[in-house]
Amino acid sequence: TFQIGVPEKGLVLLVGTSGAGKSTFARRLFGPTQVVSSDTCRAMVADDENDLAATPDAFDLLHHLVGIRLRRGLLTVVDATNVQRTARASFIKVAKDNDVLVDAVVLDVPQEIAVERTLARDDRDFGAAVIRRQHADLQRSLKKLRKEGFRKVHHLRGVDAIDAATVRTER
Ligand code: DTP
Repeated sequence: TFQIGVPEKGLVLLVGTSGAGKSTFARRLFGPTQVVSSDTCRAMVADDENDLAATPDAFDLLHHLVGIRLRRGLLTVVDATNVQRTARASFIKVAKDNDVLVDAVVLDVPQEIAVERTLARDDRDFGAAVIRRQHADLQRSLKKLRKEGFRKVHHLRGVDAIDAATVRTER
């Protein structure tokens, strides 16, 4: 097993393409109230899950929610793709504004697996091209991730590493 140490009262950003297994990973290793997701926030501000125009409001809500939880001293896990640097930077700022540490957990699975899993879902209407773009964004990000302000970057390579991971909190 591979134990991931995360900051006790801090922020954990999951990073991975759609189909990488972020929600599954979060459900296995964290409490249900500790995980906040872009999908849930989108569902709260739009009745149509494919309403792309709702994206800015969904992320506005997500940032606000994360800020409130961190101010209250609660460990918080963000379940969103976070494959773009600007997306990660906005969450790093929320952590800094609340004087807490932030770790990244990268769920790095082969592109074909992410595509295959996502195409098999009937609650996801985007195709392989979207995942290929996310995968490219992630691979480009990997080199510079450690300079973005994370306390630690935990890079889980492949499904076996993801499935073997456990979590402990560090003070
Ligand atoms: P999205 O960003 O689209 O929400 P995700 O949260 O990264 O995607 P999920 O955890 O929702 O990914 O998983 C997508 C599908 O893959 C789902 O049908 C369950 C399956 N899956 C996820 N993790 C694993 C795993 N470790 N082993 C086998 N199947 C998995």
